[in-house]
Amino acid sequence: MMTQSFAQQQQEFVRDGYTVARGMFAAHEVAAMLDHYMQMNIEHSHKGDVSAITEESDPLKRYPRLLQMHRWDEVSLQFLLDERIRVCMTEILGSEPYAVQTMIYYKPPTARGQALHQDQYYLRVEPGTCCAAWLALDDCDEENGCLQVVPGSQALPVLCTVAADTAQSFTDVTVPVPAEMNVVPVRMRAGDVLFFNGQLIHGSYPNTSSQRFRRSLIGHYVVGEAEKVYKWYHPALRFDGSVVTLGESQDGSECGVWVEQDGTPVVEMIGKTKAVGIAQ
Ligand SMILES: O=C(O)CCC(=O)C(=O)O
Repeated sequence: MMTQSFAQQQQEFVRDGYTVARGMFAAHEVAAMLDHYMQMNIEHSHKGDVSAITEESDPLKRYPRLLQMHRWDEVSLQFLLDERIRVCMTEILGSEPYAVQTMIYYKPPTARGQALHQDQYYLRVEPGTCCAAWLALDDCDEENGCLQVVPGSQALPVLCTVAADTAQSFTDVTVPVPAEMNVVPVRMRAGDVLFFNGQLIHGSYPNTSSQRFRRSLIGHYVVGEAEKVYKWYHPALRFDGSVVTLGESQDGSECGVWVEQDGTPVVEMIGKTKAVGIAQ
């Protein structure tokens, strides 16, 4: 059951960079998606992202995340263009966004998480940014590696990345977070949708449970005023499924690093991001 008004959600989204729409998807819809995506894992795991998987024993080898399924799977396309998501995002963003990506994370027991990052580092939307709709297909909390976010970090520019701890993360880059900013868990029930700004620092820690999966289905969108997005995210779709023609943003945009000013960490734009290795 959804409990908050769109106005409250928009307020939270603007203040914190994210908001959770509780119970947006019903239990029977989540159950049908779980059946569908577990079958997809059996049939299509060879198409999954195993770029960072080096050990046979890595649980992600059997359950790699899949990307851009909506380009060949109707259930994923329907999720990406879901009317509830369209209405909620249009309310919180102020205009209707365009859809550019789907991802399914299985995150089986003991799997690594994904180091803290900003999606805009990958999508490179111009002007503006991107936004995600992250649907929990399992109840998630710290034990099974729920999403972690840094409230307020959506106000930051894209930060320059540093090496991540690949014992904890299946991706190898992260962004530094000063001690003054908090990393907080987003505990969710299956069927809840987390909407977050593309500049928001987020990621997840390993699944420490021995039995629980932490499956999530994710749609990525670009704001309605966007004119360009990185090459891997074409074609962008309107919510009626038609293609909107956007330009391609370039490799190597500016990025910021933390410096201290009067004892306070501030971001200075002194770096340049490199070409990115894989869509996120
Ligand atoms: O689900 C996760 O652990 C990370 C997901 C993520 O980074 C994203 O949706 O952009």
